Amino acid sequence: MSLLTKHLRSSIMKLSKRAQQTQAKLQATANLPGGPVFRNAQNFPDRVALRDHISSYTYANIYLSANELSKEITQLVHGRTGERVLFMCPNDANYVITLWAIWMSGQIAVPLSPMHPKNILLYYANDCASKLIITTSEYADLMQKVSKNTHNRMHVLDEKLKLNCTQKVTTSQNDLEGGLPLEFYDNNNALILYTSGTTGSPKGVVLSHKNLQFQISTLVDAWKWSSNDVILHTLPLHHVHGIVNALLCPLHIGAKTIMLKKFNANNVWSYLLGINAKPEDRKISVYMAVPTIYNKLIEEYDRVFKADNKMVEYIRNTMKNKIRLMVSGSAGLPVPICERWKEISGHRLLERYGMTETGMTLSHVYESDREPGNVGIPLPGVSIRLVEDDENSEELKTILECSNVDGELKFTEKVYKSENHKGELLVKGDGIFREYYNRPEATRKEFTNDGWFKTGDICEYLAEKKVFKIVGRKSVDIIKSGGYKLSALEIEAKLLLHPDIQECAVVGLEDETWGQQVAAFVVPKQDKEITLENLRKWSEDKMPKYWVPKVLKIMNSIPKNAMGKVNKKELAKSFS
Ligand code: MLC
Ligand code: AMP
Repeated sequence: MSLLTKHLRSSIMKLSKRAQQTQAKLQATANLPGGPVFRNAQNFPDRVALRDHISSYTYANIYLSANELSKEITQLVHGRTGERVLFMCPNDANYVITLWAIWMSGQIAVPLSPMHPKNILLYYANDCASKLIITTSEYADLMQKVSKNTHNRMHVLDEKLKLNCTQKVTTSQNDLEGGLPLEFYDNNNALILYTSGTTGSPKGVVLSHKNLQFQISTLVDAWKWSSNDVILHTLPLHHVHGIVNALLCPLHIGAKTIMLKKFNANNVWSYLLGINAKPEDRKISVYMAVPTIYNKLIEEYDRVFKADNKMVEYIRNTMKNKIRLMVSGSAGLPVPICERWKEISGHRLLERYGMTETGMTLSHVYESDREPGNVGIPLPGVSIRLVEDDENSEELKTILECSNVDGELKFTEKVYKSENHKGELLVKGDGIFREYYNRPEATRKEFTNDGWFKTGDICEYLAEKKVFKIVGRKSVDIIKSGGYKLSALEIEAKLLLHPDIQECAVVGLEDETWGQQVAAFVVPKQDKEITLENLRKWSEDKMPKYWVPKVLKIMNSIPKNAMGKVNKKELAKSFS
């Protein structure tokens, strides 16, 4: 055997051993027991982690930039850990670099949205007593104002961080073993996400690294993620849907994320169909969205493609062949949208149910027929209970209790005899959040004495089909608009700051596009006039645009019952 042949053979053996090792690692990652997702980067350093509007970045690229930034963060917080770090980045590589860097240096990430005006950002900063703000030059002016009015240091990301990130790097495993010791991540918090409730101001939902690991590995297994997947990401990055389901899952498994700056129906169609895309960006296999987005995609389809029979066929074939999984969640998926989407794309949407406080808890089984109108069964490792109030006791009466054991529903016998199959949904599992930040009383109120989290959603067990359906919410004061959870009480509180508003009541009206839309009943002060236009203008610096009422009804007074309470269900009916 010539020297050259020997050399070639040895190289091939080395390569194939490396490929086998990588494959073994990739398979193992689905069940990785510990550590935040950045720790997995060493298993697939050269794979593309992210493509944004500028460039593509490998796992090694993102890791090394994050590691650099994490050192700066550690200095800025004087070597401490567990500090809350607010960050506002566009939907691009800067977001992932910053999130990883915050975790590498042992801090808690608090992602913020540029859709929120200054006063709300100030509230978040004060509420979680953050110490540091990280942002890009794009949002520096806005965040500077927050920094000035709070005790936050400000760090504007160096453009070079992301640019360096596009360069080819050669790494050894040691280069990608940064961060703190694993035990740190076993015991500490990772993320605070702000959410509205039925009382008071928004609360910070604290998720630990353990919570996130559970949520991610559950979804990666249940929805059969693989490192070959490519997800098109078009969701906001300050909520669990966009962060955990659509970003951390692919990052965990070594898949590729194509991230758009924001949702745009035309652009999404181009990507889904591979039109005008670079060859390497044509292979999208996963898409996740809220029902409003599917609705908007259908509208765009009707506008652009529907009349062209060839295009209709092309779209159906392309999507059926290329895409593996399309998911809907964050709000109930209307059956007509689901059916229409099937007709257009050949895909039966997988619907799942979740919450900021719990991550995903119910989901269609991946291999099932995903019948529309229900949300399947509890995900593995999640237990659920349906309960109702007990007239004779303070305790809730359990209607049924079950969990998912090896893909099958397993009921707790003693409670499954009930005839009634509808009640408030309670959940338990390792993904459930730890606490509302600095609010022990509010946290306690949301759990039963035996540790079940009360979702506030009404759920029904459909015994014949052995699946669960979300049928409504206990409180009329929670509105879900386009997947965002809004508090009617918070919007009312803001509207009452208007100098010409005497009284108001906010309700959610059923709406085809938004699921629910915000409607306001307003009593103006004497001789004052309120219009939607001037309300929208006035609201600009008071609340995010998506809180602003889309419907307005001027009243002489708001009707109340004998107890002085507004019957919002009745009030809403007066619009129809
Ligand atoms: C935008 N607008 C909304 C709105 N989104 N109004 C009400 N509700 C919304 N959700 C307003 C804008 O302010 C603007 O008002 C007008 O509609 C058009 O704005 P746009 O920016 O062009 O809209 P678009 O980009 O199409 O946004 C729609 C959307 C977006 C559906 C893409 O709302 C979105 O990304 N939603 C996803 C929310 C999400 O991720 N939720 C997950 C929460 S976690 P004007 O006045 O300028 O005309 C969770 C747990 C779980 O729920 O289970 O997942
Ligand atoms: P959030 O607080 O923003 O995390 O929103 C959580 C809420 O979204 C839940 O309490 C439900 O009301 C709603 N939700 C999420 N997924 C679904 C779904 N598939 N069907 C119905 N409601 C849903």
